[in-house]
Amino acid sequence: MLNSVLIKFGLDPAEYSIQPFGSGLINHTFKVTGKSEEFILQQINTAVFKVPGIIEKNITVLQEYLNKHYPDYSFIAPLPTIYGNFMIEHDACGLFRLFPFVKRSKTLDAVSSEKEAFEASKQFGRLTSLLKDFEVGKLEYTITDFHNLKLRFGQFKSATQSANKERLDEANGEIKEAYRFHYILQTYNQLIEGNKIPLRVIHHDTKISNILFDEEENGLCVIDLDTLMPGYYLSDVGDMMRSYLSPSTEEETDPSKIYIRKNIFNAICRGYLSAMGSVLTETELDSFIFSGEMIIYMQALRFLTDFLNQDVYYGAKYPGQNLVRSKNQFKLLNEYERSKDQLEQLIFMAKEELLNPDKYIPNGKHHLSNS
Ligand code: GN1
Ligand code: MG
Repeated sequence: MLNSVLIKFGLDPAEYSIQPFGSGLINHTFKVTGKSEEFILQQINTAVFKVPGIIEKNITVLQEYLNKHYPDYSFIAPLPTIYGNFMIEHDACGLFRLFPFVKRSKTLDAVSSEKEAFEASKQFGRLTSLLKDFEVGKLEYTITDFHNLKLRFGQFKSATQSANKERLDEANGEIKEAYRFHYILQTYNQLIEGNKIPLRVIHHDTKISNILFDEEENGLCVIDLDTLMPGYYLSDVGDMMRSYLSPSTEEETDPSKIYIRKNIFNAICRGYLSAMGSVLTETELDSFIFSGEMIIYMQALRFLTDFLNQDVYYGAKYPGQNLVRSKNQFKLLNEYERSKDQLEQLIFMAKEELLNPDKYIPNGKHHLSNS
């Protein structure tokens, strides 16, 4: 079936092999390998991206802007079909896009060094910083209210009202946690409803697998641009905190393996600030730590909500997987809160370095314990 999709992109299926690629939860991704060329083929989940044309529109205007102002910036936009558009609908298999595969690039599944975290953070910061003067109102929302914590909390509450008794009982501990951390939503409301921080062009999915690296672990560029839309920088920094700080992933079932690596926190701060330090407002800078609280809490709520809703959004490979993920994220949030004082010190140091650039050491080597 995928063969007929390749034909629509002008590729002869006899000359290419197709393999599943990456570990995204929402879209399905494949690597298309030929004798001399490689591509990434992606099937868009139209239950999530309800108006996929918006993705294309956003990417097109941003590509035009970047080509004009920063022609050397590597922006991985989709390739045209034989009809000249950038998506193709296949009756049986859904909607597809094809991307060039960047030669000699690689992706990582987990952060294992400060350098990786620094490079990734710098790349995400760089994209938002290059677009700082782009009129954000020209973009549309590819998913409405995607990182709206207030709405996510509301969805969680409704799920507790409609869930069956068995799932409610099973999730009792996490439901309590969700209410215990409710203060995070109050801070969010003060910041967002008070219009205290500006909308910017934000990636919204800053996991490490969305960065292309070269062989020496230098960051090359950002990929997976489906949620590139207006948002708050809190989303990008927060999702890095969520997905880089612990050595284990959101699938980890052993809570003792979930903890905060302070040196990685330091690398995220320094990497992001190296690109965005002079762009962020004072209020934004002051909410650096909050970004992690907001996004870890939101993801814990989203997994919990999905568990209560019978896994309709994320799906589950085994019964209870979304509850496991939610437990994992609440454990991470507890660890994060426990480390907050130390994290405050680190961000203070990173800001000091920003103000005294001569003392700035890229990929800074602070020796920090992780306990
Ligand atoms: C989803 O599909 P993937 O893995 O790129 C989700 C993110 C979550 C992530 C958690 C559109 O991203 O918001 O952080 O799962 N994307 C969407 O793994 O819901
Ligand atoms: Mg994604």
